[in-house]
Amino acid sequence: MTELEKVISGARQICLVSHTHPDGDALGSVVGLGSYLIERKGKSVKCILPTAPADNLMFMVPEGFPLSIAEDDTPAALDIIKGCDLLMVLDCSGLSRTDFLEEHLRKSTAFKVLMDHHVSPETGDFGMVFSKTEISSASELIYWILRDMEGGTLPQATRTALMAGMTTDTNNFANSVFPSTFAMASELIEAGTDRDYILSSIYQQYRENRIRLMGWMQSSNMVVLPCGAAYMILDADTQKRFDYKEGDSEGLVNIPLGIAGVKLSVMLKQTEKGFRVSIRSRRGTSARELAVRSFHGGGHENASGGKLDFGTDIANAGAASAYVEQAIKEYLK
Ligand SMILES: [Mn+2]
Repeated sequence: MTELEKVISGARQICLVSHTHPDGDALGSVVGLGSYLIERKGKSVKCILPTAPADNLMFMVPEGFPLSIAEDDTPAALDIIKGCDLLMVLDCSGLSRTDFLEEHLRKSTAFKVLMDHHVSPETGDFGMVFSKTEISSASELIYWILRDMEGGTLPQATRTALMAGMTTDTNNFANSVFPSTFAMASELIEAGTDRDYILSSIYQQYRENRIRLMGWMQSSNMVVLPCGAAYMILDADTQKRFDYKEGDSEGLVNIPLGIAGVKLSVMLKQTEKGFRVSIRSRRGTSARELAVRSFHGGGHENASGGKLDFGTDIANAGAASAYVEQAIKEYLK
Protein backbone atom coordinates (compact mmCIF):
# COMPACT_ATOMS: atom_id res chain seq x y z
CA MET A 1 0.00 0.00 0.00
CA THR A 2 2.87 2.37 0.80
CA GLU A 3 4.44 1.63 -2.58
CA LEU A 4 1.11 2.14 -4.34
CA GLU A 5 0.60 5.51 -2.66
CA LYS A 6 4.10 6.53 -3.77
CA VAL A 7 3.44 5.48 -7.36
CA ILE A 8 0.13 7.39 -7.43
CA SER A 9 1.47 10.57 -5.85
CA GLY A 10 4.43 10.59 -8.26
CA ALA A 11 2.27 10.10 -11.36
CA ARG A 12 1.70 13.05 -13.70
CA GLN A 13 -0.94 11.46 -15.96
CA ILE A 14 -2.80 8.28 -14.97
CA CYS A 15 -4.55 6.02 -17.44
CA LEU A 16 -7.05 3.38 -16.31
CA VAL A 17 -7.92 0.50 -18.64
CA SER A 18 -10.21 -2.52 -18.43
CA HIS A 19 -11.16 -5.45 -20.62
CA THR A 20 -12.91 -5.57 -23.98
CA HIS A 21 -16.72 -6.04 -23.90
CA PRO A 22 -16.70 -4.40 -20.45
CA ASP A 23 -19.22 -5.70 -17.92
CA GLY A 24 -20.43 -3.92 -14.81
CA ASP A 25 -17.32 -4.86 -12.83
CA ALA A 26 -14.99 -3.54 -15.55
CA LEU A 27 -16.83 -0.22 -15.72
CA GLY A 28 -17.36 -0.07 -11.94
CA SER A 29 -13.62 -0.59 -11.32
CA VAL A 30 -12.61 2.12 -13.78
CA VAL A 31 -15.19 4.68 -12.60
CA GLY A 32 -14.73 3.77 -8.93
CA LEU A 33 -10.96 4.15 -8.88
CA GLY A 34 -10.92 6.97 -11.43
CA SER A 35 -13.38 9.19 -9.58
CA TYR A 36 -11.49 8.59 -6.33
CA LEU A 37 -8.12 9.56 -7.82
CA ILE A 38 -9.63 12.72 -9.30
CA GLU A 39 -11.68 13.83 -6.30
CA ARG A 40 -9.46 12.88 -3.40
CA LYS A 41 -5.96 12.79 -4.86
CA GLY A 42 -6.35 15.63 -7.36
CA LYS A 43 -4.83 13.51 -10.12
CA SER A 44 -5.17 13.93 -13.85
CA VAL A 45 -6.88 10.71 -14.92
CA LYS A 46 -8.05 9.36 -18.27
CA CYS A 47 -9.91 6.07 -18.70
CA ILE A 48 -10.13 3.83 -21.73
CA LEU A 49 -12.36 0.86 -22.50
CA PRO A 50 -11.61 -1.04 -25.72
CA THR A 51 -15.34 -1.30 -26.59
CA ALA A 52 -18.49 0.32 -25.18
CA PRO A 53 -20.35 -1.07 -22.13
CA ALA A 54 -24.10 -1.79 -22.31
CA ASP A 55 -26.33 1.30 -21.98
CA ASN A 56 -27.92 0.19 -18.70
CA LEU A 57 -24.50 0.36 -16.99
CA MET A 58 -23.79 3.96 -17.96
CA PHE A 59 -25.71 5.40 -14.97
CA MET A 60 -22.58 4.94 -12.86
CA VAL A 61 -20.47 7.26 -15.04
CA PRO A 62 -20.68 10.80 -13.61
CA GLU A 63 -21.23 13.81 -15.87
CA GLY A 64 -17.91 14.89 -17.39
CA PHE A 65 -16.04 11.75 -16.28
CA PRO A 66 -12.98 11.22 -18.56
CA LEU A 67 -13.98 7.96 -20.25
CA SER A 68 -13.03 7.13 -23.85
CA ILE A 69 -14.22 4.18 -25.90
CA ALA A 70 -11.21 3.13 -27.99
CA GLU A 71 -13.27 1.47 -30.70
CA ASP A 72 -15.17 4.74 -31.32
CA ASP A 73 -12.11 7.02 -31.34
CA THR A 74 -8.94 4.98 -31.66
CA PRO A 75 -6.48 7.88 -32.25
CA ALA A 76 -7.67 9.59 -29.04
CA ALA A 77 -7.25 6.37 -27.06
CA LEU A 78 -3.75 5.80 -28.42
CA ASP A 79 -2.80 9.40 -27.52
CA ILE A 80 -3.96 8.76 -23.95
CA ILE A 81 -1.82 5.62 -23.77
CA LYS A 82 1.20 7.48 -25.18
CA GLY A 83 0.73 10.40 -22.80
CA CYS A 84 0.45 8.56 -19.47
CA ASP A 85 3.21 7.69 -17.02
CA LEU A 86 1.07 5.41 -14.84
CA LEU A 87 -1.11 2.72 -16.36
CA MET A 88 -3.56 0.85 -14.13
CA VAL A 89 -5.20 -2.24 -15.61
CA LEU A 90 -8.36 -3.30 -13.77
CA ASP A 91 -10.56 -6.43 -13.76
CA CYS A 92 -8.32 -7.99 -16.43
CA SER A 93 -6.11 -11.04 -16.03
CA GLY A 94 -3.64 -9.18 -18.25
CA LEU A 95 -3.00 -7.07 -21.31
CA SER A 96 -4.19 -9.89 -23.57
CA ARG A 97 -7.79 -9.07 -22.54
CA THR A 98 -7.62 -5.55 -23.96
CA ASP A 99 -8.24 -6.52 -27.57
CA PHE A 100 -6.59 -4.25 -30.17
CA LEU A 101 -5.12 -2.04 -27.42
CA GLU A 102 -2.81 -4.84 -26.29
CA GLU A 103 0.17 -4.03 -28.54
CA HIS A 104 -0.04 -0.33 -27.71
CA LEU A 105 -0.25 -0.96 -23.97
CA ARG A 106 2.67 -3.35 -24.23
CA LYS A 107 4.80 -0.71 -25.97
CA SER A 108 4.04 1.89 -23.30
CA THR A 109 6.92 2.65 -20.93
CA ALA A 110 4.52 3.86 -18.21
CA PHE A 111 4.69 2.10 -14.84
CA LYS A 112 2.02 -0.61 -14.91
CA VAL A 113 -0.21 -1.72 -12.04
CA LEU A 114 -2.65 -4.64 -12.21
CA MET A 115 -5.71 -4.94 -9.93
CA ASP A 116 -7.60 -8.12 -10.65
CA HIS A 117 -9.49 -11.13 -9.32
CA HIS A 118 -9.09 -13.69 -12.14
CA VAL A 119 -6.99 -16.86 -11.91
CA SER A 120 -3.55 -16.94 -13.59
CA PRO A 121 -2.90 -13.19 -13.92
CA GLU A 122 -0.21 -12.23 -16.45
CA THR A 123 1.96 -10.69 -13.73
CA GLY A 124 5.13 -10.42 -15.86
CA ASP A 125 3.86 -7.31 -17.66
CA PHE A 126 3.35 -5.32 -14.45
CA GLY A 127 5.54 -3.47 -11.98
CA MET A 128 2.95 -3.97 -9.23
CA VAL A 129 0.17 -6.54 -8.91
CA PHE A 130 -2.88 -6.70 -6.64
CA SER A 131 -4.36 -10.10 -7.36
CA LYS A 132 -6.85 -12.06 -5.30
CA THR A 133 -9.25 -14.74 -6.51
CA GLU A 134 -11.11 -15.35 -3.24
CA ILE A 135 -13.06 -12.13 -3.64
CA SER A 136 -16.32 -11.22 -5.40
CA SER A 137 -15.04 -8.76 -7.96
CA ALA A 138 -12.35 -6.30 -8.98
CA SER A 139 -14.69 -3.62 -7.63
CA GLU A 140 -14.51 -5.23 -4.19
CA LEU A 141 -10.72 -5.55 -4.38
CA ILE A 142 -10.47 -1.85 -5.26
CA TYR A 143 -12.93 -0.99 -2.48
CA TRP A 144 -10.67 -2.54 0.15
CA ILE A 145 -7.58 -0.91 -1.35
CA LEU A 146 -9.26 2.51 -1.24
CA ARG A 147 -10.59 1.90 2.27
CA ASP A 148 -7.00 1.30 3.33
CA MET A 149 -5.88 4.49 1.61
CA GLU A 150 -8.68 6.76 2.82
CA GLY A 151 -9.62 7.34 6.43
CA GLY A 152 -13.19 8.55 5.91
CA THR A 153 -16.08 7.96 3.55
CA LEU A 154 -15.28 7.44 -0.14
CA PRO A 155 -16.73 9.88 -2.71
CA GLN A 156 -20.30 9.15 -3.79
CA ALA A 157 -19.38 8.37 -7.43
CA THR A 158 -16.77 5.87 -6.19
CA ARG A 159 -19.21 4.18 -3.85
CA THR A 160 -21.96 3.91 -6.46
CA ALA A 161 -19.60 2.48 -9.11
CA LEU A 162 -17.95 -0.07 -6.81
CA MET A 163 -21.31 -1.21 -5.39
CA ALA A 164 -22.67 -1.56 -8.93
CA GLY A 165 -19.60 -3.50 -10.14
CA MET A 166 -19.76 -5.90 -7.20
CA THR A 167 -23.52 -6.32 -7.68
CA THR A 168 -23.24 -7.32 -11.35
CA ASP A 169 -20.22 -9.60 -10.85
CA THR A 170 -22.00 -11.50 -8.06
CA ASN A 171 -25.23 -11.55 -10.07
CA ASN A 172 -26.83 -9.59 -7.24
CA PHE A 173 -25.28 -11.64 -4.41
CA ALA A 174 -25.88 -15.03 -6.03
CA ASN A 175 -22.29 -16.12 -6.86
CA SER A 176 -18.75 -15.54 -5.58
CA VAL A 177 -19.95 -13.94 -2.37
CA PHE A 178 -17.55 -13.91 0.60
CA PRO A 179 -17.95 -12.49 4.11
CA SER A 180 -15.94 -9.47 2.95
CA THR A 181 -18.50 -8.88 0.18
CA PHE A 182 -21.33 -8.41 2.66
CA ALA A 183 -19.05 -6.27 4.81
CA MET A 184 -18.36 -4.03 1.83
CA ALA A 185 -22.06 -3.75 0.98
CA SER A 186 -22.91 -3.05 4.60
CA GLU A 187 -20.34 -0.25 4.86
CA LEU A 188 -21.44 1.26 1.57
CA ILE A 189 -25.10 1.33 2.59
CA GLU A 190 -24.10 2.77 5.96
CA ALA A 191 -22.25 5.52 4.07
CA GLY A 192 -25.46 6.44 2.25
CA THR A 193 -25.04 4.57 -1.04
CA ASP A 194 -28.43 4.22 -2.74
CA ARG A 195 -28.76 0.51 -3.45
CA ASP A 196 -32.35 0.80 -4.71
CA TYR A 197 -31.24 3.29 -7.34
CA ILE A 198 -28.36 0.98 -8.37
CA LEU A 199 -30.60 -2.09 -8.62
CA SER A 200 -33.32 -0.35 -10.61
CA SER A 201 -30.71 1.19 -12.93
CA ILE A 202 -29.11 -2.19 -13.63
CA TYR A 203 -32.09 -4.52 -13.67
CA GLN A 204 -35.12 -2.41 -14.59
CA GLN A 205 -33.95 -0.36 -17.55
CA TYR A 206 -33.76 -3.03 -20.25
CA ARG A 207 -35.17 -2.70 -23.73
CA GLU A 208 -38.33 -4.65 -24.51
CA ASN A 209 -36.36 -6.54 -27.15
CA ARG A 210 -34.04 -7.99 -24.54
CA ILE A 211 -36.92 -9.51 -22.59
CA ARG A 212 -38.42 -10.95 -25.80
CA LEU A 213 -35.03 -12.29 -26.93
CA MET A 214 -34.45 -13.95 -23.53
CA GLY A 215 -37.86 -15.60 -23.74
CA TRP A 216 -37.36 -16.83 -27.27
CA MET A 217 -33.89 -18.22 -26.55
CA GLN A 218 -35.23 -20.22 -23.60
CA SER A 219 -38.34 -21.56 -25.29
CA SER A 220 -37.05 -22.22 -28.81
CA ASN A 221 -33.26 -22.31 -28.79
CA MET A 222 -32.05 -23.92 -25.55
CA VAL A 223 -30.90 -27.53 -25.88
CA VAL A 224 -30.75 -29.62 -22.71
CA LEU A 225 -28.51 -32.67 -22.96
CA PRO A 226 -29.09 -35.80 -20.85
CA CYS A 227 -25.50 -35.60 -19.56
CA GLY A 228 -26.43 -32.58 -17.41
CA ALA A 229 -25.58 -29.67 -19.67
CA ALA A 230 -27.48 -27.08 -21.68
CA TYR A 231 -26.46 -24.82 -24.50
CA MET A 232 -27.86 -21.94 -26.55
CA ILE A 233 -26.65 -20.40 -29.78
CA LEU A 234 -27.41 -16.76 -30.45
CA ASP A 235 -26.62 -16.64 -34.15
CA ALA A 236 -26.54 -13.65 -36.50
CA ASP A 237 -30.10 -14.20 -37.78
CA THR A 238 -31.54 -14.19 -34.27
CA GLN A 239 -29.54 -11.06 -33.39
CA LYS A 240 -30.98 -9.33 -36.43
CA ARG A 241 -34.49 -10.47 -35.68
CA PHE A 242 -34.41 -8.99 -32.17
CA ASP A 243 -32.28 -5.96 -33.14
CA TYR A 244 -29.60 -7.19 -30.73
CA LYS A 245 -27.55 -4.63 -28.78
CA GLU A 246 -24.55 -5.23 -26.51
CA GLY A 247 -25.82 -6.46 -23.14
CA ASP A 248 -29.15 -7.82 -24.42
CA SER A 249 -28.14 -11.40 -23.57
CA GLU A 250 -26.42 -10.54 -20.27
CA GLY A 251 -27.23 -13.20 -17.66
CA LEU A 252 -28.95 -15.53 -20.13
CA VAL A 253 -26.23 -18.17 -19.72
CA ASN A 254 -27.04 -18.49 -16.01
CA ILE A 255 -30.68 -19.44 -16.54
CA PRO A 256 -30.27 -23.12 -17.60
CA LEU A 257 -28.44 -23.77 -14.29
CA GLY A 258 -31.85 -23.35 -12.66
CA ILE A 259 -32.94 -26.67 -14.18
CA ALA A 260 -32.58 -29.64 -11.82
CA GLY A 261 -29.70 -31.81 -13.00
CA VAL A 262 -28.07 -29.20 -15.23
CA LYS A 263 -24.57 -28.46 -13.95
CA LEU A 264 -23.06 -26.81 -17.01
CA SER A 265 -24.42 -24.10 -19.31
CA VAL A 266 -22.79 -22.88 -22.51
CA MET A 267 -23.86 -19.93 -24.60
CA LEU A 268 -22.53 -18.94 -28.01
CA LYS A 269 -22.93 -15.51 -29.53
CA GLN A 270 -22.03 -15.05 -33.17
CA THR A 271 -19.53 -12.33 -34.08
CA GLU A 272 -17.84 -11.44 -37.37
CA LYS A 273 -15.01 -13.92 -36.84
CA GLY A 274 -16.93 -16.74 -35.17
CA PHE A 275 -18.60 -17.06 -31.76
CA ARG A 276 -18.00 -15.58 -28.33
CA VAL A 277 -18.53 -18.31 -25.75
CA SER A 278 -19.79 -17.97 -22.16
CA ILE A 279 -19.74 -20.93 -19.79
CA ARG A 280 -21.25 -21.25 -16.32
CA SER A 281 -21.18 -24.23 -13.99
CA ARG A 282 -22.39 -25.31 -10.61
CA ARG A 283 -19.92 -25.99 -7.86
CA GLY A 284 -18.13 -29.31 -8.50
CA THR A 285 -18.04 -28.84 -12.28
CA SER A 286 -15.39 -26.59 -13.79
CA ALA A 287 -16.51 -24.08 -16.41
CA ARG A 288 -12.91 -22.95 -16.71
CA GLU A 289 -11.58 -26.36 -17.67
CA LEU A 290 -14.05 -26.65 -20.54
CA ALA A 291 -13.19 -23.10 -21.67
CA VAL A 292 -9.49 -23.93 -21.71
CA ARG A 293 -9.97 -27.32 -23.36
CA SER A 294 -12.33 -26.49 -26.20
CA PHE A 295 -12.79 -22.72 -26.51
CA HIS A 296 -9.34 -21.01 -26.29
CA GLY A 297 -10.54 -19.42 -23.06
CA GLY A 298 -10.33 -19.31 -19.29
CA GLY A 299 -11.66 -17.28 -16.40
CA HIS A 300 -13.14 -18.25 -13.07
CA GLU A 301 -13.86 -21.79 -11.90
CA ASN A 302 -17.64 -21.44 -12.37
CA ALA A 303 -17.81 -18.52 -14.83
CA SER A 304 -15.60 -18.60 -17.88
CA GLY A 305 -15.45 -17.49 -21.45
CA GLY A 306 -13.75 -18.19 -24.73
CA LYS A 307 -14.31 -18.21 -28.45
CA LEU A 308 -14.74 -20.31 -31.57
CA ASP A 309 -13.14 -19.13 -34.80
CA PHE A 310 -14.49 -19.66 -38.29
CA GLY A 311 -11.97 -21.41 -40.50
CA THR A 312 -9.87 -22.99 -37.76
CA ASP A 313 -12.38 -24.39 -35.24
CA ILE A 314 -15.54 -24.63 -37.31
CA ALA A 315 -16.29 -24.06 -41.00
CA ASN A 316 -19.37 -21.86 -40.48
CA ALA A 317 -22.14 -20.93 -38.04
CA GLY A 318 -24.10 -24.06 -38.89
CA ALA A 319 -21.30 -26.23 -37.53
CA ALA A 320 -21.37 -24.65 -34.07
CA SER A 321 -23.99 -26.86 -32.41
CA ALA A 322 -22.21 -30.10 -33.37
CA TYR A 323 -18.90 -28.71 -32.08
CA VAL A 324 -20.41 -27.59 -28.76
CA GLU A 325 -22.27 -30.86 -28.17
CA GLN A 326 -19.15 -32.86 -28.89
CA ALA A 327 -17.03 -30.67 -26.59
CA ILE A 328 -19.56 -30.91 -23.75
CA LYS A 329 -20.09 -34.65 -24.08
CA GLU A 330 -16.36 -35.38 -24.14
CA TYR A 331 -15.76 -33.10 -21.19
CA LEU A 332 -18.49 -34.59 -18.98
CA LYS A 333 -17.65 -38.19 -19.90
MN1 LIG B 1 -14.85 -8.99 -12.69
